Amino acid sequence: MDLTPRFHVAVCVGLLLSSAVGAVAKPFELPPLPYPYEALEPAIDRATMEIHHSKHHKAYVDNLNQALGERAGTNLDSLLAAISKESLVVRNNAGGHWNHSFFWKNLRPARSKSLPPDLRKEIEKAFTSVEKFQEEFSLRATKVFGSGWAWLILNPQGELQITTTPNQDNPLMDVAEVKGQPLLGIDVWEHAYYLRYQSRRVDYLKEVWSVVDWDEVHRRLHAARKAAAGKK
Ligand code: MN3
Repeated sequence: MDLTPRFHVAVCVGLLLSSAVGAVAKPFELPPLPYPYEALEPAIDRATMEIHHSKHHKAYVDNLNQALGERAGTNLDSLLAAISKESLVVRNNAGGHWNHSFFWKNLRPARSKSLPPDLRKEIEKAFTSVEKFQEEFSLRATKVFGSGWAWLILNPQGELQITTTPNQDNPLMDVAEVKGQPLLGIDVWEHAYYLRYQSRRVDYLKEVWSVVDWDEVHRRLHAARKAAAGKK
């Protein structure tokens, strides 16, 4: 007698059960920075990076795990897409964890500032020039009242758009005023710049462009277009 099909059914049922009770999910973990703390000097100083990553980001991860209890480690994207059903604690810390994980990856040590040619073309199409885009992005980021984020997104119409969110919200959340797939996110909480720039958010926003990883923005744009095409 061949037991293989029955074995498969048993394994599948087992997997379904264990994922339903969350037994297979590992709690969220603080991802390592993809570069040393001092790598973004002088735009972002070592002390700011160390505190931002090892204290602030870690606190979002720990608080999120605690708030979710048995659901810790659940799919973060699904959580964000239905964040209106969650408590404010989950919303703030799920956003905090997602946003910072995303932010570290769209920065890199200052190297060549050149943009991949087709990303440049797309930005020029949407904002006239890369300089105009940076100006508009920085202006929007400056105007975020209190704590929040500025984003470049691919919106549902397939266009590049600048948007901002308060606190730790992001454009993937169902509560976001403007929704879309984030391509670049800049943290404008005071903890992101206060040690070096004090209250001068404008100066931080001038310097931060030197450490933006355009290759990552480019990669995200392609992934977002591909995902959007798959949904049609
Ligand atoms: Mn932050």
